[in-house]
Formats: sequence, C-alpha cells, structure tokens
Amino acid sequence: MKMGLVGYAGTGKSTVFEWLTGEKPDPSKVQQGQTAMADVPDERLAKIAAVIRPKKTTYTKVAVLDTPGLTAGGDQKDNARRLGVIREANGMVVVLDGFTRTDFADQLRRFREECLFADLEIVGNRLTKLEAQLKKKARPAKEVEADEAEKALLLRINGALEGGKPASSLGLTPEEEKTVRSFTLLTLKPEIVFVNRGDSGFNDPLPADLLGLAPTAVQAPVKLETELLAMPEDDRATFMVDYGVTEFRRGATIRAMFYGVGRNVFFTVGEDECRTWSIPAGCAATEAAGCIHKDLEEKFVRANVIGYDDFVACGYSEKEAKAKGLNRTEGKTYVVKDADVMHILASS
Ligand SMILES: Nc1nc2c(ncn2[C@@H]2O[C@H](COP(=O)(O)OP(=O)(O)OP(=O)(O)O)[C@@H](O)[C@H]2O)c(=O)[nH]1
Ligand SMILES: [Mg+2]
Repeated sequence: MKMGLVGYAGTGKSTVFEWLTGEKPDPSKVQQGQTAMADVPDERLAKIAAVIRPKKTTYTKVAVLDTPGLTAGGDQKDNARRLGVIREANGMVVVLDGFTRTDFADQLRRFREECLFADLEIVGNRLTKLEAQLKKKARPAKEVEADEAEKALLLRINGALEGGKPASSLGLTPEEEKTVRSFTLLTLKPEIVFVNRGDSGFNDPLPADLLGLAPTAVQAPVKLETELLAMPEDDRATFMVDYGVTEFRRGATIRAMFYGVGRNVFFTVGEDECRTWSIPAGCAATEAAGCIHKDLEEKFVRANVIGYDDFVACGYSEKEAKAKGLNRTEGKTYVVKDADVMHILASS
C-alpha cells in the first residue's frame, strides 16, 4: 500500500516524510518522487508478542511517497503535471501548512480544485480520443458498444468534475471503477488530511470549517516531535513539559493513514513469528489468505479464526481458545474482521 504526501510547496511534505519513515529526503529524487517504508504500529500485536515471545515480531508496512509541491496561484497545468507523480499511489495524504498559516480549510479547498482540474484534463483527453475512434467506420459492434459505454461514463464523471465534485461522489459501481482504473483519477483516491503544526496550537481542536471538509483530519507538530525525539531522554522530558507535548503522534498518524484508506489487519501468531497482515476492510477469507501468499488463496481450504477479544480473554493462548470452543472454523466467504487471529489451511 502506497500513500503519497501531497500539497503546495513548503507545507512540510519532506519533513513529514522523514518523520514517518526515518529516511532523509534526497533532493535528486524530488521530481520523480521518493519512496520509503514505515511500520504500522499496533499495540495489540505488541501485547501478543509480549506474551508469546516469538523469535520475530513483524508489523505490516505502508510505503510513503514524497512528491514535489504545487505552486500556489501558479499554472494549473503545471500543477496537474506535478500531481502525475501520485497517480500510482493508493491514497493521498494532503499536507497543509499549519506552522505559518491558519487558513487550513482554504488550503484544502484550493488543493482539491487542483485535483479536479488535473482529472478534468485526463477525462477530456480521453473523451476526445474516444470520439475520434467512434467516428471510424467498419469497427466490430462489440468495440463500438464498449466505447459508447465508456464515453457515457466519462461524460458523467466530466459533469461531476465540472460541477466541482470529485469523481468519488458518483458512487461508481465496481464495474465502472474498473473501466476507469487505468486513468488513476485523483478524485477517486482516498484522502487523509494532515495539518503540519508548528510549536504551538497542536493541542487545540482543528477548526470546524476544516473538519466540515475533512472530518477525519489529523494534526501533529512534526518538526517539534522530530527535534524532541533526537534529544537525550533527560532533556526530552523537560522540553516536552515546556512545549505541552504529552504524546508523540507519529504512530497514530500512520494508523490514521492506514485505516483511513480502508485497510484492516489480521494477525498470525506462533513461536517463530507474530505478525500483522494488511487486508482491505471487509474482504473474504480467501483474499486475506492471498495477502500472505497467492498459493494460499488458490488452494484455500479453511481458516481457523479466533476473534481478537476472545484471544485476549483466553490469555493470548490458542490452546485455551480451542478448549473453550472459541477457535472457529470458517470457509472461503467468511468476512475477516479487523484484528482476527487466523490460521489459513490450504491443500498441498
Ligand atoms: N517551524 C516549522 N517549520 C517547518 C515545519 N515543517 C517544515 N518546516 C520548514 O518548512 C520548510 C519547508 O519544509 P519541507 O519539508 O521541505 O516542505 P515541502 O512541502 O517538502 O516543500 P517542497 O518539497 O518544496 O514542496 C523547511 O524549511 C522546514 O524546515 C514545522 O512544523 N515547523
Ligand atoms: Mg519536499
């Protein structure tokens, strides 16, 4: 899963990139975008590992992509080109400047307009091509039909974008999403809004106008946190009190990104390894198995599942869960819940 950090120039994307991944941004990679991985922390897995003491504890990761900033009040065409870098990402983290500015809602509104414009260009270009194609004579009826259907869908999307609405507002069917998938529309991507705060104000609630546009927006004093974490521990405690920092928000931010784009986890536990696996929320047991290995999906027989709360109530013991009848046998279509403890059984 890849999340692109996006926003106007100087909002602190590269600072957030380093905070999340621990990797220094490389100036030579600015234009094409730089990627690094970040663990998705999970206290539940930490607790499981503290009891089971496996040889290895593995957290699922997200890839974070740093991108070049857009020019405020600049050429929308040029900004659309810059936004091309994030088309490959599964979701966007819109980074707003909260250390020199207070107009968070305005920044977000303007950024969303850039996305609408970038998508309009793509949809418009495709429509022009389709129309030329449809004028050609003597084409197989099936191809013409598919082109007509695509054109109708693109006209709907075009209408939404022109009306200032994202393509996601149309509630496309999975079939329709498939038709337009290759265009990687920005306004179909899940979005998390992140306010990069300065040394103060980070404990205040976010303003209502921003929350009206982005109810799940999160904030953190990124530079301050990075500086505090680099300090010797004794000094750190004093400075934390001085600045009113009661917690570090890096982990919660990564989790907000992960869950915000519709991911869930399930656990596998054992003496060798305890681990979280990233899955789409609400997926079937077979798809979850495929997240471990394609073979497990294809040769899936059944899953042994213990709900997370049951697992905790049984003292993190599979044996105990089995004895109490809490280890369920589930089939291919079982809808996996966040934090299920699973063993996948496959035929050889
Ligand atoms: N005071 C303060 N300065 C910050 C904060 N975050 C970033 N900065 C500063 O803002 C400037 C821009 O930060 P970057 O992280 O390079 O911003 P960017 O979004 O990557 O910029 P572009 O890549 O040019 O779009 C740098 O001088 C940072 O040190 C913050 O939370 N507080
Ligand atoms: Mg940068």
